Amino acid sequence: MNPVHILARREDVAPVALIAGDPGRVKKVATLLSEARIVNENRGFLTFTGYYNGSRVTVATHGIGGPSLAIVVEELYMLGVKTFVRLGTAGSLVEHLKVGDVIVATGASYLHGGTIGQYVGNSASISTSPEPILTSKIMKKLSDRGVQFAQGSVFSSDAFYAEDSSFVSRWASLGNIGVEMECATLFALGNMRGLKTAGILVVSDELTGEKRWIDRSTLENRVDQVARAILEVLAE
Ligand code: GMP
Repeated sequence: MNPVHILARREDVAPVALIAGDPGRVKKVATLLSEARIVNENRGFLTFTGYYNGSRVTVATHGIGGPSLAIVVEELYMLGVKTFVRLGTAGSLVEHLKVGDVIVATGASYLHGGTIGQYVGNSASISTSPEPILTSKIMKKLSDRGVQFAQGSVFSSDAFYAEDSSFVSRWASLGNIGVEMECATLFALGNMRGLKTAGILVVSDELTGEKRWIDRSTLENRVDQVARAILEVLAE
């Protein structure tokens, strides 16, 4: 089947991709590539392909939420992408994680149903773990670059505006350190389709205590540091 949202050709994309929800972030990350060119703008899924350390890499927008990410990952996979690293943001569900901290997702919880339910049936579960070797290579690269990170499971939510204090205590008590919206779908698709996946998240907001959001320049600096570590691994 041919993609109907990402209007690119197979030769336009690399086998490896850094993906992010926000097209603005994708545009910034693409400035780290040489010879970057836009290969899709349709539907706002801004996608670039260029070179990092001499290797071809694609940087793509996956939008917000599981349904949007699933479309983009399926279509990039149709075009030949086999490795996907999400560079995203997450809310902190635990006191010790503050805005600007980095989470390496070691798994993602989700509610039965939704996008994954439509793939596997609502009574079934599928493993929503990232690919461990890719994930550990990124952890090593972050450490080499002096970027500290926490490891743990995140909850992939479908309802940004339904995250009150009972939501926070429920999902934190079940072992999740952050909340975002796409890792579970990414990791499930990775396991279903035989793709390598990883999820690296900058904490953009704190849902415990006094609600705080990150300021733009702190976020941009962190994204830049994390993006370089991911691109180095993708370019290996
Ligand atoms: O603003 C929503 C987008 O940012 C989604 O793509 C999420 O992955 C991510 N995100 C960052 N912080 C939060 C949060 O506190 N809650 C949820 N649901 N998503 C978040």
